[in-house]
Amino acid sequence: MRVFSGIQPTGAKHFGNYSGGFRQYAATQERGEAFFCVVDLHSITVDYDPAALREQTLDLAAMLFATGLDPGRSTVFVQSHVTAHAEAAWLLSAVASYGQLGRMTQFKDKGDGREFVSAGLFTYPVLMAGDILLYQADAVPIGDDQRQHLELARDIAERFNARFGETFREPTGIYPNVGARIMDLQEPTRKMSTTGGTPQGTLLLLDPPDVLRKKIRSAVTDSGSEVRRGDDKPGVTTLIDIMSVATGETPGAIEERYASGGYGPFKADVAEAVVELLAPVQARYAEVRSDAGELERLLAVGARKAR
Ligand code: AQP
Repeated sequence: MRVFSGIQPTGAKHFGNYSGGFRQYAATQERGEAFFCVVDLHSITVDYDPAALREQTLDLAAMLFATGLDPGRSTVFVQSHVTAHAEAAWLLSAVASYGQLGRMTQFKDKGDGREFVSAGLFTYPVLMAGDILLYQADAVPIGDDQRQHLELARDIAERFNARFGETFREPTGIYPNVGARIMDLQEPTRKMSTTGGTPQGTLLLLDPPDVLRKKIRSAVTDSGSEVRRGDDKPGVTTLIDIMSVATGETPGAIEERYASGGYGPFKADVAEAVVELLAPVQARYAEVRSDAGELERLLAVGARKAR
């Protein structure tokens, strides 16, 4: 099985990215031939500083290794190092539907309220389709917010194949059973996000333990004191999902354990579970990130393999 996924080097990565992205990458690399890409060409569709983007590219590569990618097993590389990605985006744009691109909710969300909306922000999902199709990926581990983009990639593959003969495999998304869409802790009806969330409601993977504890302690909970999931309890549902991702326990087992204990002790335990999960990640990150030369070498090897 071929596996492919990409992640943007924009801003600091958060627990939602861990849940839908990093942890799934580490798990799927065991299941086939895996390619993971730092998609820097996607990050230039909004305002950016070139020098900062170069640093963030190395930050993200370090986080990919710190969360479990094995460079001996997975091909880890930077999108702009493999020029076929940009070429594929142009060629595939000829079989991408303008109308369908206009219906992408992420384009609407990210474009909304901006003074300058780049054409790249609009055509971004075609580049993403190219990323995936170039590698003949069967499986694409992603979070729920990328579902619509993956559908578009499948449609592009299908249209291309119908027009020119069987060329591309149609990829399938791999979504986590729990935590496919982690919500913001302060506004639990919105997804936890780099650009769209609240700073207090976003758990960053590199937040120090006390900051993580404080953010979880002040998470919005809902009326009543019952620890259970439900549409009427988006805040508590988010905390249960986070604990489930951090510990591997099922949401049901967590609900049972905390059913009548109230929010206080529950939140304290969620915080400790997150701190325990992230402490070794943060330590590995510091170690890997301190050797930029080695990171660049690994990425060069990855780019060669990807090409
Ligand atoms: N809240 C989330 N819950 C679960 N998975 C999520 N992902 C993102 N947010 C959540 C998944 O993380 C992977 C990498 O995403 P990305 O950083 O490349 O871009 P994104 O999806 O656009 O993430 P953000 O943080 O929401 O960035 P902005 O604010 O710039 O849009 C993807 O697999 C994604 O599904």
